[in-house]
Amino acid sequence: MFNLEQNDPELYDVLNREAEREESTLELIASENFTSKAVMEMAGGVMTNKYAEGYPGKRYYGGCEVVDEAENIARDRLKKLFGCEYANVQPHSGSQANMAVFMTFLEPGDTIMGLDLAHGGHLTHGSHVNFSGQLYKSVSYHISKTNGRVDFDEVFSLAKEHKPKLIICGGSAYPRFIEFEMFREVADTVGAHLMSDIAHPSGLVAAGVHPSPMQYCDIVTSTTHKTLRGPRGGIIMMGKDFENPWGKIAPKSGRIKLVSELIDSMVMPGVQGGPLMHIIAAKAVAFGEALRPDFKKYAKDIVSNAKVMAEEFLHLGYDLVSGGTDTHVLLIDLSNKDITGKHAENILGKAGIALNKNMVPFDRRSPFVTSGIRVGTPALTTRGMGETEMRKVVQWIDSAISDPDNDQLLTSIRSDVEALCSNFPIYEH
Ligand code: DSN
Repeated sequence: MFNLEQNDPELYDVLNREAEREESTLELIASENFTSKAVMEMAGGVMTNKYAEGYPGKRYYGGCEVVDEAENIARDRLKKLFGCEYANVQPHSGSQANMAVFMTFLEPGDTIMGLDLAHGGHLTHGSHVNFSGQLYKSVSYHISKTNGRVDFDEVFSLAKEHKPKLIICGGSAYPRFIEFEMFREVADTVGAHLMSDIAHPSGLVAAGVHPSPMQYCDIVTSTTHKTLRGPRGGIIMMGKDFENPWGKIAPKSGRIKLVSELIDSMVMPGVQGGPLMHIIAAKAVAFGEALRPDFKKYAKDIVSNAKVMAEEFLHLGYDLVSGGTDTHVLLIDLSNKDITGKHAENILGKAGIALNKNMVPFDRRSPFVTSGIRVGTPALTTRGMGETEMRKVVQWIDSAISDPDNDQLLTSIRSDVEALCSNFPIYEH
């Protein structure tokens, strides 16, 4: 068989140019990371060929005995990593993990409550442009104007007023620890189930540098490719399995006893068909890496790098939502800097610094323009960068934002960025 270079030179070139882009630019998108070569080897391996609808030992296809081992290892490692009783490693993405949970816990038209997307939530937490806001009645809570953190006065009062069946905590641009304990109190007050979506901080949770949701939340979802540094995908976990409280019926086998059984059947066949066995096996490799002691150090370094960046940005007069960070994320309000998030993203891209425009709480601009940017440290930390580099990067960002139309300056930063990146190769060695 031909390899990619011989078979499809056009796409071989595209692949190489993406590798070159990743090596030569600074990746500050908070949801991105660089997997190990081992994870990529598994994700690009022969298991992509296998159909395995069902679960280990109960498949709809023959020849699954080897991929069964991979899925069992993935589930066992995930349970050990997060100290949980139940794990499903099949969701193709975080959105599909969330969809399977909603379809398990809710009926169409039921009320859900999540953090407003414009305040740092996620599309699948009730946005009107997503299934979560279209199939369910969505109520959004917000960030407090005074401290930039979740406004629990509002959360309590909205919960009492709307009696949501499911409360969702977590988001995609929340720089602080997720307040699992507080959310549990709200959920208990109104008899709601509590779901946390830890897609962003899951690597930090696994390493013990962010509180764990397991004892507080009924159900936990995540992606595997952000701070957890695995292949692109989703997972569902429960600290403790519990009895199906809705009396839901399985189409063939009669009443289902446990919520775990409902979730399994909602992931497949409810939401998905054939699992991506190459990705499940690559998740297992990543979970194995995250169980090693050096991953704890990596997670600590992610957070200390973010804190250094926060300190440097504050020193340069930037307005950080919530005044800083506990995690890998900084959300920067550029309203006092005379530049939009969109413009900042564009000019920083020219300087070789990749980050994303982001709405800030109470933003008056649209999501296509925004008043803010989101900055994250997982990818730079994977490259081995530390305090000195973090300060340098913030200074480059500041120089570019302070003189955004100076193309010569952007070009000069770009060459400094390339020089720095060449000292911290990702895959070359
Ligand atoms: N798109 C992801 C992020 O950037 O945070 C969330 O799904």
